[in-house]
Formats: sequence, structure tokens, C-alpha cells
Amino acid sequence: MTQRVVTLAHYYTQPEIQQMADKVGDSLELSLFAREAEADIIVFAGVRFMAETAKILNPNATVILPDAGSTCSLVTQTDVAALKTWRESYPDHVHVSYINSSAEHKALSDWIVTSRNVDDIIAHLYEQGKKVIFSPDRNMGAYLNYQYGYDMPLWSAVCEVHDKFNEAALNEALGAVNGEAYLIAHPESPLPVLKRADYVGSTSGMLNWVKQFSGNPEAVIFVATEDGILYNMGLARPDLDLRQAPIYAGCQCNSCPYMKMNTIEAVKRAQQGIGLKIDYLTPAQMDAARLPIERMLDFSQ
Ligand code: CIZ
Ligand code: SF4
Repeated sequence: MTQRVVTLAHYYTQPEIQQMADKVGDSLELSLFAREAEADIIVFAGVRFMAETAKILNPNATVILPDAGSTCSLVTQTDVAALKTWRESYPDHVHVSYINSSAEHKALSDWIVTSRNVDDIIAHLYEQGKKVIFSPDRNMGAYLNYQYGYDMPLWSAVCEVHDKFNEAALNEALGAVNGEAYLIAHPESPLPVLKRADYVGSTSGMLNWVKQFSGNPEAVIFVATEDGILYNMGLARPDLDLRQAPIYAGCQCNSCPYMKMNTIEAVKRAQQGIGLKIDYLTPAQMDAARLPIERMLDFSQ
């Protein structure tokens, strides 16, 4: 019997990879698509924690990551044994973790959140009088503490890509624009950048903001996130002057090395069944990681 192969690509992969995919989206959209996919093989052109999430949500499918090196700095900067000790030092707190985390990390969490639902889920917990600790993204946690006046203790990992955005390069770029300029930013960016932003939100949120933009058509719109999404934004609104926020003068060059490991050759090989198979998680590990993910999905429905 022929194998049913479904290929998923994240917005941060190159345009050629997105064109090879059955579905393009952000990490949550792709995981939800993977959960429902009637596929024998799911090729996940993204990074490892996303492929693990897909496997946890659809354990019967064979999930393949094209390049085993596609990790994420939020995962590699988090030592799981140290995280466990940290978590145990706050026994009366709820542990909320961003979806950009390993399966073992998720298993040590009470709730998983994405950049789309993090505000609502943490607000819900505070409304219930809960105390919250947040991991792994320090920038996202600092932004939430600033924006809502929370005092969540934070784990200290960052996205090595978004963490490079900085106020100095931004000020220079904004200063060089004669007319109107906007800034939209992903909450993995540092707080000084987020404080300057006209909109802070997830990859899909930023894409929607651009799609619906009805301001001055001459305005320059700076986008503080990985460069892959500029392709999708440009397709949606070719009329707008969209530029990636610079990390130094003249650079629109901030891309995720792990996402870009999804080359055409690697994805083609994965479609033939060759790549990193996510087959190393035990049923117990998957069950433990699924619980906080399901809690998020039930909340968001
Ligand atoms: O990996 C990332 O930085 C993001 C924003 C993923 C996603 O799709 O939310
Ligand atoms: Fe991880 Fe940042 Fe790359 Fe996203 S862009 S996969 S958070 S390193």
C-alpha cells in the first residue's frame, strides 16, 4: 500500500520549502493540522520541538524532521535537570511553559502556551488567584510582567534570533525614514524593542495585522521577527513597504539557522522516509507532555 505523506512547513522556512508543503503555518497551526492529518508519514519542515509536538498529538503517525540538527536555542539553553530543580523551588506556583520547549520540558509543566494564547491563559490563572512561573523564554516573560504588572519568576533562555533585535539599530532605521513608519514585533524580542512596537503578537498575529493594514500606504512597516515570514507578508500585501527590522545598519538578514536546515534536498529525502524519526519518546513521556498541551487546547477552543 502506498504511504500517505503529508508535508508541513513553518513560515520561517525558505519560500521553496513552503511551496513543497501541503500546509504552511506557525507552530500551533501545524501541530493542530498534524493532529488531524490522515497520514502515515508527516514530514515536519520546522524544528525539533515542533515535530515532537506533532508526534505527541498524533502518536500513530511516523513524524520525520528533515535535518536532525534543527533544534532551537530555547531548548538548548534549557538544562532539564536544572529546570526541574527550579520548578520544585516554587511548589505553590503554576508552571506555564511556552510551546518552544522539549517534550521533557513540557512534561514538567502545568500549562503549555503559544504566543497567540499566552496573554489569555496567564490572565485566566491570575484571575483564579494563582501564582505563576514562566519558562523558557525570558524576553516573552519580561514583556508579560511589564505589560500586565505580573511578577512571574522567569527561566532564562532566549531565542537567539529574536534576541538580536535591538533599539539602537531600530532607532537608526526609524530615523532614516522620511514619512510614517510602523514596527510590529514578536514577543520573543527584547523588551526595549517591544516597548517601541505598534503591535506585539505571534507570527500569525503579525501576518493578520499586515493583511488588514489600512493606514498610510506609503508607510514603512518594520517587522521584528525571522525573515521567512516576510515572504508570506509580501504575497498577502505586495502594495506595502515591508522590511525586516535591522539588527545592525543596513542588515535585513536575521534568520533562524535551524529553520534554514530544511533544504530542498533534506525535505525530499524526508518525503522518502529518511531523516530524524521522532520515535524516541516513550508512551509515558508523550502522555505526560500531552496533558499540559491538551489543557491549552481545551482552553483555546
Ligand atoms: O519559533 C518561533 O520563533 C516561533 C515564533 C514559532 C511559532 O510558530 O510560533
Ligand atoms: Fe527557536 Fe528562535 Fe529559531 Fe524559533 S526562531 S526555532 S525560537 S531559535
